[in-house]
Amino acid sequence: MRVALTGRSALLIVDVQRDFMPGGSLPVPEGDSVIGPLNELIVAFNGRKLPILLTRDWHPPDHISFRERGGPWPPHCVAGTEGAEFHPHLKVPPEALIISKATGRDSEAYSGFEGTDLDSVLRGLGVRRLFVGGVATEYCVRATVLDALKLGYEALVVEEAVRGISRDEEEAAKSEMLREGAILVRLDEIIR
Ligand code: VGL
Ligand code: ZN
Repeated sequence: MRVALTGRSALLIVDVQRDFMPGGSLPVPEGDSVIGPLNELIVAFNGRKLPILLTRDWHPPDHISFRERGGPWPPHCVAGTEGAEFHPHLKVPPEALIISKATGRDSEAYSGFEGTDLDSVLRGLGVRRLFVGGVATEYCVRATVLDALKLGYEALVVEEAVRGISRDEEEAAKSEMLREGAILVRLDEIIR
């Protein structure tokens, strides 16, 4: 299948932060494999003057999802720390819009839409079609895509631009996203 970058498309990059990459505190195996494909998409969207948005996990040091508070995760993406920075090889353009999520000490949010103004920002821009990449496929990408579909956006998940923590769970998440109406596309199926 081929799919076009229409005038109402935007690129949504989920949590491509140092802590989720190899060497970080909560690494996605080969998570940095998403960076090359995402940089290609950034060039395409930038060239067409289409919006580029990046979500970032932006936790307080004592976030509820951290193990010391009974949560499932080691500390990661603490606001303002090196681990919370976008991967240095990701070519974040100056015009990109950044959406911070899960910023309160007692609230977890995997979805970029949860507790943020992402929906209103996208509406304001007239966006209908979201091309999505980032990590982790079965956590924040999944939750963001499912919310996007519920809110009425077209969600296109770019295969080479996503990566999961567990291969099995990543496959299950892809099937679920498909069932809910997402489209899985390869980079070479996107007409740029
Ligand atoms: C994520 C686990 C904890 C993600 C965020 O970005 O997928 N996963 N916080
Ligand atoms: Zn987190």
